[in-house]
Amino acid sequence: QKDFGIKEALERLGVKAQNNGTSTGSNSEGNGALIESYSPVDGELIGAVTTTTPEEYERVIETAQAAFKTWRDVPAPVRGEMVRQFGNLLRERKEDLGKLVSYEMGKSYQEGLGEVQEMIDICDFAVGLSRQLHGLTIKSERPGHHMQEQWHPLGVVGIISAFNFPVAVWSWNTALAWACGDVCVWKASEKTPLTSIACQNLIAQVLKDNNLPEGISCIVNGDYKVGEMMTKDERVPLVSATGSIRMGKIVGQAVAARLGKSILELGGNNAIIVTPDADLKMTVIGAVFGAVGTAGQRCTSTRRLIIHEDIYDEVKKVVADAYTQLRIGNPLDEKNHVGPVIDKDSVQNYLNAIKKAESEGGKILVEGGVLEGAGYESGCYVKPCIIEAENEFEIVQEETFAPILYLIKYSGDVHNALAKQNGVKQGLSSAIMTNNMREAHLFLSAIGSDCGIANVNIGTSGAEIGGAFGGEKETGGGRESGSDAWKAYMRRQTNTINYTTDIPLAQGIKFDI
Ligand code: UN1
Repeated sequence: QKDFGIKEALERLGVKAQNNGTSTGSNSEGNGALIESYSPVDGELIGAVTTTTPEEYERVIETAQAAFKTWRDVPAPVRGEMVRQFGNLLRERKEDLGKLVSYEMGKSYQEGLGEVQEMIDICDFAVGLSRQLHGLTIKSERPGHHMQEQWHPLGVVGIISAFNFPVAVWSWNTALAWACGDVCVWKASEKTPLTSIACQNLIAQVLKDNNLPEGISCIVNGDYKVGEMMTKDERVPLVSATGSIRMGKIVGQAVAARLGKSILELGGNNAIIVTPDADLKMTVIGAVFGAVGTAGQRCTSTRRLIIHEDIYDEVKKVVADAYTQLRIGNPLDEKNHVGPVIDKDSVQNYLNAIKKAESEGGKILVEGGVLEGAGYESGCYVKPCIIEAENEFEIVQEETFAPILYLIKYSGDVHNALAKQNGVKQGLSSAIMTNNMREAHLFLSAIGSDCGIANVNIGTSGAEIGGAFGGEKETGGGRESGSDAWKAYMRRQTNTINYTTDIPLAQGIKFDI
């Protein structure tokens, strides 16, 4: 079988057969039990990392805290320079890291490259941001007084990321946090630990080249117990967690119990509304990429198509036809569109969801199933499937992280479609396909989509880094990446400065002594 240059890529990224999963930069340790990482692409063992022990965790946090004392006082544009160098190193290593992402996680090589591109882009964004950490000036009610607000670094930022975007989500957090003067401790998904080793090796090189302190970037590895050390730790003022709603509820509550801050970016149940005025060619591309890209394992993946009854049969036909063109196979082979899902548990969840949908009355339009035979030895390759369903089905209300697309019919006007689209607990991404201006604007209005992301004439996935990324309701309410998401990584300070020799009180209060 072709190796697609994986061995060389791993070597250049410094990923070995066994790696220390705990590191504060160039210093790394590893006495904990091993997590082995098997590729869903071919089922082969790629390598192993040690899990972080409580003692190792202590050393990481202490080193991170010490680094913060220096880093917070480095001028922000100088911090930006470090991020700029990291972005440049990512440019040099884009193919290698993209390949590792594809091989360890299973997304297509093109999408692996796209993910590294998101890292490069957020670095560029953060470099600019490092000169724009602006506060306001505010008019004082008192004579001879100035008021202003400042944004100061927060401290140690804990990052918990998921397997599906194993490197980009880390960088959305770190690039901003570093520019903001914070230091980061990253717990990667235990399903993709090797990507964390590769990223840490890259940033360690930049820190070393710049003589910057150990601890600005740290990694810990392991299961939920390692995450728990961080969520319960009051030395970690902010925890940014991306993953399932179940995980987010645990993390959010643990951090809130100590009145820490959290950024939660959790599950989606994203729909595209297809109105009678939709451009069908665009609809098909948006919907099919949204549903089968990353094998349906993006939090922004399209799970539901809500189609007007007048065009239902036509849309159903063109989408089903497009599915016959999909090539499923090794994601490193660029002729394939769809790679494997992450592991066999995920295959089981996919099969269970299809069964449940059928038992609730769903009608299979494009059949699913697990692929077997040459090239599919890992047992993780599944067929993207389409099921005609009702929005109220229990299974349709859930996020199944797999390539299953539900077709749902609506009648009447777009308000009926909106009621269905908003009629789920999650609120991440949404889209409408229409050339009708009224429908489009209604969709974006206060009575329209209730999601954090609402698109017109593009699909639900593939958000750009320049916008704030996240959603409402059970999606957790956090925002990462662009716009003013950086503010969550800093503490706001309001300053009032008196430049007179009087000391008048606010609200006109008289207090003579
Ligand atoms: C995720 O699935 O957690 O918008 C992130 C997108 C990507 C990021 C997805 N830019 O689909």
